[in-house]
Order: sequence, then structure tokens, then C-alpha cells
Amino acid sequence: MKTGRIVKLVSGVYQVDVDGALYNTKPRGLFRKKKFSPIVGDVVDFEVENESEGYIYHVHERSNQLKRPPVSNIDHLVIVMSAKAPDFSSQLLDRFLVIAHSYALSPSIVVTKKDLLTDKASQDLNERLEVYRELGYDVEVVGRDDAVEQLFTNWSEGLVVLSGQSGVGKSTLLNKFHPELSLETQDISKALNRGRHTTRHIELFKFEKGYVADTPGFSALDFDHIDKTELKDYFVEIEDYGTACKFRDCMHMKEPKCHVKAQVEVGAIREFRYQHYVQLYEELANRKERY
Ligand SMILES: Nc1nc2c(ncn2[C@@H]2O[C@H](COP(=O)(O)OP(=O)(O)OP(=O)(O)O)[C@@H](O)[C@H]2O)c(=O)[nH]1
Ligand SMILES: [Mg+2]
Ligand SMILES: [Zn+2]
Repeated sequence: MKTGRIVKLVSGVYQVDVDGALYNTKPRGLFRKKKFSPIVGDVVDFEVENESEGYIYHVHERSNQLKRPPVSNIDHLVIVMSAKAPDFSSQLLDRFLVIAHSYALSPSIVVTKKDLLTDKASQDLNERLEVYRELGYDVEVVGRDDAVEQLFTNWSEGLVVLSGQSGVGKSTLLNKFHPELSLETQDISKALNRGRHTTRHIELFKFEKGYVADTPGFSALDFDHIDKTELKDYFVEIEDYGTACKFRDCMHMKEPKCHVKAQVEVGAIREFRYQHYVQLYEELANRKERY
């Protein structure tokens, strides 16, 4: 018996890493009966067969799990946005943050392509990002020629997952830090035309002390698991101030004596953050239930 971590899934075969040795394994039939599948990131026990093959018979309990792409036991989620091409959008960032919080992950934020901004635009962006720093997020801004070692030192252990829209430069960041990876990157115009990610599957890359993965971004489907009543908990300041509303189950929409709306009025909660909350709340309330 051996224990290792699933680093890759290719046509039903799970590649498991045990201290640098790779095994091609398959799950035992018992998982199928339970409608349970192992996913990348899982720590598994398996029986070795034919030296480098094996059968998974036990999956260790997951500390967390992203649904799309399926990956588990994430230690650090990094949301990557670009300053330009595609343009920075706080609405998109807020959606990524909601998804991260819905999986109980505390994300950090990296904004790339600073070099494409004029000084003025760079200053404006910094002001917009200051809001997120005040909310407690770690925000870093990098350009093409900036060193990124510093960025990654905080994330050198455990499993680090980079997530973000296509073309923001996730693979480029990883290549800078680990040139030996030589991940495929793509001209942004081509990426947008194709409408899909250059990076399409999830794979964990192993380093001295941990793993790192580059994933495709989220889509609208990724809000499926979020109930509209829990959305308020995923905007940190709304959750904070919300405890002082008159009604315990206040959704901060049209309720009277809403402390959140009062804080928006006085500017303690940014208007744009509240608007993003309201928009998303309405989308979740109006979506068609799928069975
Ligand atoms: N000017 C500039 N271009 C960058 C920077 N980072 C990435 N790029 C370019 O942006 C394009 C897309 O980068 P990728 O690393 O492929 O983006 P990705 O996030 O991995 O995209 P997907 O794999 O499609 O999800 C490439 O042409 C990169 O060279 C940067 O800091 N500055
Ligand atoms: Mg990529
Ligand atoms: Zn309220």
C-alpha cells in the first residue's frame, strides 16, 4: 500500500505522486457504486501493481474542493486579473471573490500587465485596488519585466492554484517563476477569438515544498452551488456590517432599518461593491432552477 497525491487525470487514469515517483492508477469499482470519483488534489491510498500502476481504494477527507475545475485540498487560491487586455474589471473580481469565499478559501489577488498602462491609468488602478487592500486582501500588481520571486515566496508550500479569465497571464506568471515548466501561452487576440482557454486541463506541478496549478477561469455556471441567501456572506464588509441590521435574515435589499444600506449611504461600504452584490443577488434570484 502507498499514499500519494493525485496530480493529473487523463482518460480515466489518475497519476499519483509519491515523493516524486509517479504511478498510473485507477479507482476501485467500489467508488462507482457510491457515485464518488477521486479528483486532482486528492490524497489517496492505493495498492501497487506492475511496479508503476495501481488501484486506488481510499480517498482521504478533503479540506476543500473546487467544482470547476474539480480540484481539492487547495492551500492558496490566487485570483489573477490583468490591468489591460483584457481590461481590469472590479465586477469580475467581485465575482471571483464570491466563488472563492463560497468554497471557504481566502484568496489573494494579482494584477498583471502593469506595463501596458500609462502612469495615469496605473494610478487610477491603484486607487481601485486600494479598496480591496482595505478589505484585507493581499493585492500585488506586476508587469512584464517585474520579478515575481517575491510574489511566490508566500505561497511556496502546499497547493497553490492560480485562477482567472483566459489571457490574463496565469501561465506566463508560472513560467516566470518556474521556467522549466514551459507552459503554453498564447497571443491574447488569438485566445479571445478562440473563446477558450489555452490551458484546458488541470495538472499539479510539483516543487520542493509544494504544488502549483494553473486552471481555466470560472464561468456563470460556477454560481450553481450558491444560494442567494448566502451571497451576503461572501462580500466581507457586507457580512461584517450585516450583523447590525434590524432583521437577522436581512438580505440588505429592501428591508427597513438595514445597517448595510446605511453604511453605503455614508460611504463606509463602497457603492460599487454594494451594486455588485445587488446585481448578483438578482441574478441568483432569477435563475431557473435545474433539476
Ligand atoms: N504586456 C504584458 N503581456 C503579458 C503579461 N503577462 C502575460 N502577458 C501576455 O498575455 C498573453 C496571455 O498570457 P497567458 O499566460 O497565455 O494567459 P493565461 O491566463 O494562461 O490564459 P489561458 O491559458 O487561456 O487561461 C500572452 O501573450 C502573454 O505574453 C504582462 O505582464 N505584460
Ligand atoms: Mg494558460
Ligand atoms: Zn441589511
